[in-house]
Amino acid sequence: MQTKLTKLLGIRHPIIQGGMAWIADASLASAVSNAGGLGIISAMNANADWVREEIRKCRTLTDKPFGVNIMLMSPHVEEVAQMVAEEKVPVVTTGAGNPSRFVKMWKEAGIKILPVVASTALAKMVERAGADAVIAEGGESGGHVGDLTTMALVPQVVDAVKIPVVAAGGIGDGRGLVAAFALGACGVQMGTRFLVADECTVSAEYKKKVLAAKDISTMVTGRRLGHPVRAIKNTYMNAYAKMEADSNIPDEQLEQFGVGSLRKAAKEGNADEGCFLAGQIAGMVKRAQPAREIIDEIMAQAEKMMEGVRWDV
Ligand code: TUI
Repeated sequence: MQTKLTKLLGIRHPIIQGGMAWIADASLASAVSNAGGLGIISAMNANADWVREEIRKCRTLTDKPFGVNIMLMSPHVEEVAQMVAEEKVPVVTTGAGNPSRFVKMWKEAGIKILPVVASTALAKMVERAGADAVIAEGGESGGHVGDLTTMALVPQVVDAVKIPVVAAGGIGDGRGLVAAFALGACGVQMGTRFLVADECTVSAEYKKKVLAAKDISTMVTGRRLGHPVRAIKNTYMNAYAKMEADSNIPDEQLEQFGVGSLRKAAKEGNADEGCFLAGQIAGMVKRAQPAREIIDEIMAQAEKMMEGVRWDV
């Protein structure tokens, strides 16, 4: 199935793996790329040396294109942005901000740039700055979320820009991929479905929580500090929500409560103190599988649904 996205990136299937902080490493990224999607290494809050190491590891595990996700609120964003240009990684995706100031440097390094956006305004801004495509992510996604749903956001971004649009948020199977095409996107980005990939090195407790999740198992907290995040409901999330609603608790204390919670979930598998970021499709994730099986299953379902259908995506 060739689309503008597969042609732009030189990949077999129009599926990008989300850049999940503390989770998306060389193991998962290389597995997704070897399966014909675009694997992504998350730079999260790590320094340039750590990310460079993962990039080099990934290169030993796959000869296919892969990418690095740069979280723009990272304290190390400047050095990581510079390093990916030096390493000439094939693709960069960005999140949680406006990457326009780095676009010229990345383009000069031959990098394909796909910023994640949650509004048409940012989509237009990054197009003007020179982005190759945008990933329009609705609030059904896990992690840092915008206000709009995927259903409302994607077609409006498609109308607002000329560059290709990838849909993200709430997509977990072949039906979601076909729905994304119907909205005018040329591919999808998925994170949550890949959490249970065999090659995903996240804690066993994290996988267990995703597999046990149902449709209403996630919630959003963090709006008070301006960084809303979606995660699986647990002791930590309920406690955060309570503190957030309590005006006697200062912002600093709330911020302090969040420190380390992603690592506790992803690395330590701390069921009660960890923040288990996941999207609303967690309830659709039924079993652990190799990344290749996940991608093949999604493509087979989508291709069956699209038999006889010809969309210019
Ligand atoms: O970035 C994500 N998902 C993430 S980042 C992350 S790490 C984190 N941890 C705690 C607090 C905050 C972040 C975990 N998950 N997705 C892409 C995304 N970007 N969603 C929404 C946005 C976004 C929101 C506002 C992009 C830009 C923006 O404002 C742009 C501006 O003008 O600055």
